[in-house]
Amino acid sequence: MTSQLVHTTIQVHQVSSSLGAEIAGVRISGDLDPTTVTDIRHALLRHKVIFFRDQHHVDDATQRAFASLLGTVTKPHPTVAGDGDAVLPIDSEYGKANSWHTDVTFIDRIPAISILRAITLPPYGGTTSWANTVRAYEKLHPSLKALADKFWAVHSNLYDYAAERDEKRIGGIDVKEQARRDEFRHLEFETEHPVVRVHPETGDRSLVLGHFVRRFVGLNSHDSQDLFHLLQRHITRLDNTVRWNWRPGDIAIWDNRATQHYGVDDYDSHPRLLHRITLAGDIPVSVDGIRSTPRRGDAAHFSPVAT
Ligand SMILES: O=C(O)CCC(=O)C(=O)O
Ligand SMILES: [Fe+2]
Repeated sequence: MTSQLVHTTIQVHQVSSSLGAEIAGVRISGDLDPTTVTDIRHALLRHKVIFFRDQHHVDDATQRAFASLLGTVTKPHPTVAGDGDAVLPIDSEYGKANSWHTDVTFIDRIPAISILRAITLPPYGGTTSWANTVRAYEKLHPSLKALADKFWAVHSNLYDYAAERDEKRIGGIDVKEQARRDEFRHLEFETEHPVVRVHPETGDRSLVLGHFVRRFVGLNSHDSQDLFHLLQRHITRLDNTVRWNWRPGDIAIWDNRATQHYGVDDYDSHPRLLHRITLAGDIPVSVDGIRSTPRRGDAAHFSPVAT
């Protein structure tokens, strides 16, 4: 079957001074022409998270076809089976991503881009926030930049043990949530990343931190925690974020090399489901040109390394 490539002139409406833009004039599909794809990519690199409204026609196959115009589609996740092919369900029944993070930083080849599509939304709440990790770095005091430039951090998918033990003791989590956590950590990954990476496409410096950090290389746990909170606080200050109120038919795409995000858990026990497709990324490089080092686990089954 042959299909006609579709050219559109996209309209970009910036949402905040820190990051985020709404893109109008595009019907998401696998048949967009190269110029339109290039325009979308430029908007993504510039605004770091872009939003498309009213894409009600998009199903998993269309989301995947569109994703492959922007890069190499990964498996759903290094440890979670998802649909076995490409789609990772973000399903409130199995847990909530209400913690600031960059996706999958516990492996060496951190995904470049994530594409998230709303399927079932709660009647209230359930927004997602993104933070700009390039702007956070740029706004640091020069002495703090110099400090951050030198440090490396250990990221792991086994991040949460202490909190989990506490929850169990007080009669906490249900069977489904426990099963999801067990799947999440059935393989162990640990990677050392520079705290500051050089973005492979823009050359910008960006802070690589978030939920999966366990400690900084060479620091004890107290100093690690203090340094983590100091830098993480600059990333997540409200002036450095954008918050998106999902509507049916919405698709969000973020540059996972330049952002963190947080799924706000303010919708009680209402069901919420989104489908994520992830694109392969490169291995981060420090400001001194040194690449991240995997310490545990081999992520080759998840994705190739983007070049
Ligand atoms: O639930 C959300 O809003 C965010 C989900 C998330 O972290 C992700 O899709 O990577
Ligand atoms: Fe995420």
